[in-house]
Amino acid sequence: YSALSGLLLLVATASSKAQTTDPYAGIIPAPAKLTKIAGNFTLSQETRIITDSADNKAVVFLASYLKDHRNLNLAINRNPGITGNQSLYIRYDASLPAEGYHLTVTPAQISIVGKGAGLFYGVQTLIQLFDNQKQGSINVPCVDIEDAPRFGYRGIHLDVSRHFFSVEEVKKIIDLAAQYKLNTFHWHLTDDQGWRIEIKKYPRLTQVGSLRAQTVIGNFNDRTPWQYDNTPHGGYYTQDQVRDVVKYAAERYITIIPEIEMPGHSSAVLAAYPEFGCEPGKQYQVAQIWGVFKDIFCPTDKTFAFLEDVLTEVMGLFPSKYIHIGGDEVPKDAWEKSAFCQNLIRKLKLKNEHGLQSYFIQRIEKFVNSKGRNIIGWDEILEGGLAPNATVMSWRGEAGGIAAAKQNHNVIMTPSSGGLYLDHAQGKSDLEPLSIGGYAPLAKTYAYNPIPAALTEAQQRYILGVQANVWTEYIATDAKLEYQLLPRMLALAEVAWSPLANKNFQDFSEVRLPHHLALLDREDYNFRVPAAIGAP
Ligand code: TNX
Repeated sequence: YSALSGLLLLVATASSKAQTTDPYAGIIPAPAKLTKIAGNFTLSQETRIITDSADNKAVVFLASYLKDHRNLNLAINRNPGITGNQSLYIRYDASLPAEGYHLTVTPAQISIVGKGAGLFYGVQTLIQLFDNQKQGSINVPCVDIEDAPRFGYRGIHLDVSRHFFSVEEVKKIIDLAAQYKLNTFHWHLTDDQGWRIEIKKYPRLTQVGSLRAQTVIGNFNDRTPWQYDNTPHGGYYTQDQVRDVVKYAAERYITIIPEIEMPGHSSAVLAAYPEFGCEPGKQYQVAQIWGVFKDIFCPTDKTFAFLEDVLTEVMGLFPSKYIHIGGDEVPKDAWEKSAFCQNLIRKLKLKNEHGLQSYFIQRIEKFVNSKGRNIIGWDEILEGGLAPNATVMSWRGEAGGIAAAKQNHNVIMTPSSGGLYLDHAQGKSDLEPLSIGGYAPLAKTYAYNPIPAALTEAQQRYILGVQANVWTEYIATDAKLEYQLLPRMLALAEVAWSPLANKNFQDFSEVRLPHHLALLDREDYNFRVPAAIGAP
């Protein structure tokens, strides 16, 4: 796939065409309302940034962008009384919608009006209007843009368990998310194949649980035996690193939602602390192959005490309103065989193991709620009855999301069938790198609409937004991670942000995308060149 970089020439050509014919051609996600105005503003070393906003993030981001990318060191003036031409105003206005902004560029000035995240997104749009030069003054085409997101939840997920990714790479993904106006990073920190976050009270989680002896690579065409890489794999984030990433994301208006998987996908925990499983004396192992495993937490008081300790440390690190508790793919075999579980089912008058799963999630929810937070779970948490305040992430199609919305529960749409599983292949050519299976070409991701027709208007309001997931069974390197993300993450951004009526795949893929691929190349991202502009 890195060989595709040969196609960059093509991208660069396409992009310079787009630049010369239409200086507005670059905005992704498409804004709600854009009106072109004649002329240009010249942003130069002479331009002053004038702001009345107490919230500094937009100003800091813009100033450091101009310094790093254009070698412009602009003076920042915090006296809003000052007026004058050749200034760039960043102004607070409480009347604009959440995350919305109003950007006006005239030959005399630039103004960005909004509040909080809105100002930040106004800056992101402005940067996308910049010309392609590497330094010096910038020609900004005059324009009036009124913009606000379609959804309040715009998420990208990353599985760091199946393969570990460095803090540096995680920040690079957060940069991308911010650039394209996503506001949530769902950090899948634990799974069967590795526990990736330091927990002070339980050091074996990382000492033992973050390491596996080797990794299965795959069986390629189903005819050859499974192959292993013969290389130990490990890695975890220290609490200091987590705090640093959380702060880095917050500076970009991105909330990080940590995920701690339970009661399934917990082989790595049980390898470290077998006493939280249902089978005394069993030697659990950090999984070395992919799939769904029968090693799950046993719902004992000891296990709940452990999970509460872990969640307490996690909540101390992540200020997010939501904590993701997993809940997906829980084979019930161990519970069926366990005398303790069968007694508990009788004692609590539950119907069956589904009831026990629901009891498990509800007990955790009570704890999380007691700390002022809410849980999110994968759609399996519907089985046996939803926890009263849970938000559902609908991944096995939209059925779970629809059912949850009908029960007045909040929903995030992320169906694997909707082109939102970025571990699926983007093309059908033999040149595509090995992936888990599934087919999610750019056009499919782009076409996804998170609002199912099956819901009434009132029920539709429970759809908070949309997310794409990057599971990393077959993604072991930064280059491949970026290849799987890009450019589909840009399509996700438009799905999550732009009004439905403004979506247009041809304009997105043929006019605006080439410009962005050239930018992403300059920013050192790897990506797939989509078929629409010349890939095989
Ligand atoms: C299903 S999506 C899973 C993950 C896998 C993924 C592969 C979900 C909640 N569970 O454990 O990595 O499929 O596409």
